[in-house]
Amino acid sequence: MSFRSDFYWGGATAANQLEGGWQEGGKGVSCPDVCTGGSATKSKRITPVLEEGTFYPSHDAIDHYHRYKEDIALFAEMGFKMYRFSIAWTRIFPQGDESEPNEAGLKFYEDLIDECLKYNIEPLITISHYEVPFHLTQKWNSWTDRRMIDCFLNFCRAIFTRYKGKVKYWLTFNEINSATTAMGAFLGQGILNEIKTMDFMDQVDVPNNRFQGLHHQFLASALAVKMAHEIDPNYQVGCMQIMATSYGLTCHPADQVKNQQQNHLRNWFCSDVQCRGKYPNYIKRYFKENNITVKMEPGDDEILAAGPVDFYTCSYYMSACQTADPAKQKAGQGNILGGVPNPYLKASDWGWQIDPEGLRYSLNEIWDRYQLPIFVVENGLGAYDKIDEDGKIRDDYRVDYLRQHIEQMHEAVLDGVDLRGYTPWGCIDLVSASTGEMAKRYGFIFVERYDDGTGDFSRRRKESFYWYKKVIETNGEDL
Ligand code: BGP
Repeated sequence: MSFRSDFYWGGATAANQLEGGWQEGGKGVSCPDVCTGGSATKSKRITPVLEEGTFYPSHDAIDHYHRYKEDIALFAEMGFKMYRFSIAWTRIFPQGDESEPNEAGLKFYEDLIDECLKYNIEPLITISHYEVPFHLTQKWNSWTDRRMIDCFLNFCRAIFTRYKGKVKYWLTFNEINSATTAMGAFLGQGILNEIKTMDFMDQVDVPNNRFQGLHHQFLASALAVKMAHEIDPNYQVGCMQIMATSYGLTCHPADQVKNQQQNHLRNWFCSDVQCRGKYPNYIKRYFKENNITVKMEPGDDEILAAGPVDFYTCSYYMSACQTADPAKQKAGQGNILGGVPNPYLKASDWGWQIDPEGLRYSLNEIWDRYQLPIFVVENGLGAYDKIDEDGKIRDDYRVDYLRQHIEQMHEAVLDGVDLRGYTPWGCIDLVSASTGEMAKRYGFIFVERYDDGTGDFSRRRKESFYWYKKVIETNGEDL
């Protein structure tokens, strides 16, 4: 057995991290547009006002807004079967709460979709990828407010209607479970809590806001699934999770229980709601013990039950360990969903521990739990790339990383997992979501754009470009 003959090989991006053109075509301001970043700051910062002259990475990003044809042609040259991208909500509804969509925004994505279809590349569209309209954050503190659901559904209706017959696969919220951590509040949900140092990673966390926001997102997601099926029965709508594989640090039963709790909260809670259509019992205990009160209305259970997703997708970059020993608990350590480092694994330059076997392990867990088709819609190695004197970019470290993960996906397929596609992250270099840097590169295609704002945006094939092309050509046989 091998990968399916119709396996979707491709790549993934997100609007705010590559498009640029942040005020063109009538686009409004998204939350990432008010973040500064780059290697000087090492992490993104929020400024409540847009300061003149400050370098905002998402303002220009890699100028895909003007160069999408060139980029899609390069993806086609690699043989992509699928391209995952997101639609910036603020291109369609600049403030987020208008009643009518912005035609220029709808047209931009229509052209982008048509360009993909020209090369037989199947679009996979993330409806909301870390880019809530900033106006809605200012007006209602974003997803903390139930009125967000209607705004989101208007957005969905506009794009589901417009792209009917051209698109089949949709994802509601990127990495929705990032909101089980403080980090996900602004980045994922557009929620602003009290900010201590102007650095959004340093917000005073208000867990109740995040979980209330998640409840509204779950409802919005379920209603969007239902709406999609009504508009076009061919539409398939999926969820999208960060799969942060987690192990007990030792075989001590207490570590295993701790690990199970971590998995429940971080890896399974959101997908359980989205795939099974109801809240799992374990989260009720967590809410109680952590004084979290989520306001729900009569009829919410029915809404969730009526809108389970059609397929499961996740990003996969790293794993971490859990321990019940408080002395060993060191928060963070580069593993974005928390935990302690695994002594058996090496890490990327950003401290993300590399664990290809964890992907096989997790894919089996996901399949056992949901029995839904699975796509791995993000995976990859953020690295410092350099252009050699002969103009080549020898990113063999990236090839090694991807090869090992593809091998483990293949093992999962042999285990019986229904794996449908693989779209590695940042198939073209783009702005990092967590740090705002250009220096953290994932692409098969190098973009001449640097953190000091220099660079002419020209594109260059890396060595991994030719490697991935061969992988696709041989349906994953020749790695
Ligand atoms: C995921 C996000 C992406 C992306 C990726 C890599 O969490 O969905 O938007 O950026 O991680 O992360 P980073 O850019 O921080 O290296």
